[in-house]
Amino acid sequence: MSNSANPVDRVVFRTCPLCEATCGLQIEVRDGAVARIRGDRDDVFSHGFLCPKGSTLKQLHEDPDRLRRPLVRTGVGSDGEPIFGEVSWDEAYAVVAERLADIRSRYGNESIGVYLGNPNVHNLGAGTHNRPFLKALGARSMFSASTVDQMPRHVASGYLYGSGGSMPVPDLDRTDLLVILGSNPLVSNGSICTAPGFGDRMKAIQARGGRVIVIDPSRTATAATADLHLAIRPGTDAVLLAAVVRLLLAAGPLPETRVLALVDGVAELRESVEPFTPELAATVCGVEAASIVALAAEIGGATRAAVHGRLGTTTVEFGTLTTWLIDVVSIVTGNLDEPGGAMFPRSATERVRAARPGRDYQVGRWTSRVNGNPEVQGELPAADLPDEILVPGDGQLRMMFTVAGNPVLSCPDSRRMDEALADVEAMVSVDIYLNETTRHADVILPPADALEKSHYDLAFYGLSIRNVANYSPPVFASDQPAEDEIMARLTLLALGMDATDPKVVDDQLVDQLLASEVIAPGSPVFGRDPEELAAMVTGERGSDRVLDVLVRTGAYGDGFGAVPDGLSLEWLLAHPHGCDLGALEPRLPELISTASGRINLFAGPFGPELERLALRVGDWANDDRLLLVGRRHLRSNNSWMHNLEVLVRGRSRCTLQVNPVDAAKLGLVNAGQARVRSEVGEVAVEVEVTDVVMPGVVSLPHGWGHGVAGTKMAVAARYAGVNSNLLTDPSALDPLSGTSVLNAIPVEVELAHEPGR
Ligand SMILES: Nc1nc2c(c(=O)[nH]1)N[C@H]1C(S)=C(S)[C@@H](COP(=O)(O)OP(=O)(O)OC[C@H]3O[C@@H](n4cnc5c(=O)[nH]c(N)nc54)[C@H](O)[C@@H]3O)O[C@H]1N2
Ligand SMILES: Nc1nc2c(c(=O)[nH]1)N[C@H]1C(S)=C(S)[C@@H](COP(=O)(O)OP(=O)(O)OC[C@H]3O[C@@H](n4cnc5c(=O)[nH]c(N)nc54)[C@H](O)[C@@H]3O)O[C@H]1N2
Ligand code: SF4
Ligand SMILES: [Mo]
Repeated sequence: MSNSANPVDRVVFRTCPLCEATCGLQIEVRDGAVARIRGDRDDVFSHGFLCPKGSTLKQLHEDPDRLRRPLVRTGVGSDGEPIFGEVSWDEAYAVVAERLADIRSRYGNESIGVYLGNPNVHNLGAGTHNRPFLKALGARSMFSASTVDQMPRHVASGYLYGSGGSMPVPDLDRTDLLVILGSNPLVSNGSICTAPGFGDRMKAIQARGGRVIVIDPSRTATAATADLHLAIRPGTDAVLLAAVVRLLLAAGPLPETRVLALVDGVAELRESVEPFTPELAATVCGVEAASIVALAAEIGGATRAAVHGRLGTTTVEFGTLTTWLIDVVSIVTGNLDEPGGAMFPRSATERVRAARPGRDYQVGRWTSRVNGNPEVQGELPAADLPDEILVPGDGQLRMMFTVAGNPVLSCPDSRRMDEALADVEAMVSVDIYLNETTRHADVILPPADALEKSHYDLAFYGLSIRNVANYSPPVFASDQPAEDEIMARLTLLALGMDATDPKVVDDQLVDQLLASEVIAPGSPVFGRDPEELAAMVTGERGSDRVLDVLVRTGAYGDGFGAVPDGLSLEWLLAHPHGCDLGALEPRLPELISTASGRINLFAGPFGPELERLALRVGDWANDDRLLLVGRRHLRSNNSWMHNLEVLVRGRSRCTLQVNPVDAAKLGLVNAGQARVRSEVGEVAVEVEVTDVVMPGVVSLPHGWGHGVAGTKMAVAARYAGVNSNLLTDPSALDPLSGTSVLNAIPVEVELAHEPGR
């Protein structure tokens, strides 16, 4: 179709929605198709940076396996797997309504659960329209990828600052010392630190005479470019950090900083970290005591230091404690809320409110039915989902909604997750593929693809190292609805209403938002007439209209005319390369929303948790089992981009990395097969002997294990790999956040003679 002699029809700019980096894309369209995707050099934030995934939005758009019409289960094949048929949208919603009514009448609302996957936070329509659906459903069984990811960050923030949403990010562009624990941003492109071109920003730190230190069991690409790599035994960062805090406190009186004047609990801190000497830490961390002393001295001595922990520090047994300790290091060194340290972004959709007394953070308002784990941020641990479905009793889950999630590959004990989703009596999935998870659905509702919907990073501009706003309209029209419309219709169905007009939900969302703004002191539209404001709202789609309200009443908004030159959707539409709202600025005490208005280091159960850690150190000191960790690849995105040949082709990446010392002991050879066994499962996988991983540690990526019967992802099936979550133990959780232990899993590894055996 595309003829290179033809000039391009148009060039459009939009933000890549695939990861947290929010890169600007320049997309050339010819004959109604994508001709080329490049980095947008004029993007105010990414300045042309692009990773290999950004340009594959073309292939994703054109992927013949991507679902174009709703699927409804019509029967079961000879292999026991469901058979699906394409139906119209109206027919699909009718089946949803019928299944929902049936389940509700037989088992009640508490029998319905929801799992929200990672792409929800990269999706404007989901960001604006999931909430009304969850409310309409009245279901308390909410699960998401957060409890296999960053939940410890929310909980630590909740206790410290009063809100799970107040998350400090490393001020990369101004720091002199960047310390990264458990993150590989050269591959992941950064997480809870939105910074397109992370590698260049790291180089800039070094070029201005600063240093980068990486603490990771693996000598990752990031570690390899750092000035110092400390290889740490997985799961033990809390011990290392407690020792660092102890050293910092022992080094002399704390600086009299603005932030420390707001902090309570320093005396208790001194006492609680007392047991954690560098010598003790060295016995379990695999890092020498002298290196820990030097690390503390370097952090304490740096003019501006930013300590950043991510996945390898959150998906471990002491994830919340580790995250808390990272902030404690920032606080006691005077680096929290200061340029070059760890700072709080102010996004364009943040609410503006006059100072008022806050409330202390709470978890455990309800618990999971079977395992009794506390609710955190309104969610239950994803690891509890199989039990909630499979264990009989009052409140047993009988119907599931999954939205942009693939728990069968992404969550612990996949074998049982698979069994559980096969066991529910009804399931609805909002997803673009028929994959390992959605094959269990009765109805799959496939939204428009990334190029066919509007985009704005509601989540990531709140985690960004500069304050930025950038809106992208759809590149192509589509006869598939985006998530806002799908969730609006599901909301109406859940309310038992006629679902033909999703605008009813859009209007209600806009009206509710405006109603809350006009009565909120401090809001730029405080005291205004909500009807007058509603008439001024612009936007073609439901989520656009909600965004317009959020931006106009937000921190940089036009206040519906009150603030000249303020932001609005219209303004953003006129600025396709985005709006740079400046470097991060100090935000304390204004941001603190605890009841006391102060930061109490021990508002959460961190004292007892430190005692529990001290006890675990005893177990760990004598534990020389192999520990499994995960890793990511630049040309991959969790479980769902493996159907794009351009990304997956080449040698298998789903290999077990084993250090040569361990390989020799175990008789494993490069490219041979190994059997990996944990408490809950086993896999057979190709071995990659490499000293990238430290001795005693093996590494296997997640998101593989494709080619399951009943799925429709032809390319992924050819590059199937094995599912690392067959090995993760669902009972292994960070108790403070309900987050699964996905790193530091004890495993046995032995030679296997045949693939798959
Ligand atoms: N062992 C181990 N397990 C892990 C991890 C690990 O490091 N190790 N990482 C964890 C982390 S950090 C995360 S975030 C989770 C991810 O866990 P999940 O969110 O459950 O899984 P994903 O692989 O992101 O799957 C995304 C799903 O969304 C669908 N999708 C993609 N784009 C869209 C869209 O635009 N709209 C809709 N409606 N659907 C879409 C895809 O087809 C796929 O089904 O995995 C976790 N699991
Ligand atoms: N290319 C690509 N980019 C992605 C994704 C992807 O799948 N592919 N996924 C996206 C998602 S959903 C997320 S959440 C982010 C995650 O982004 P990151 O947080 O950067 O996650 P990873 O790249 O998995 O890096 C985690 C690192 O932790 C190390 N580690 C494991 N255990 C420990 C430990 O106990 N202590 C320490 N100090 N380190 C440990 C691992 O060796 C690994 O190098 O990436 C996002 N970006
Ligand atoms: S780094 Fe992330 S946002 Fe940037 S192009 Fe790659 S996938 Fe897209
Ligand atoms: Mo994630």
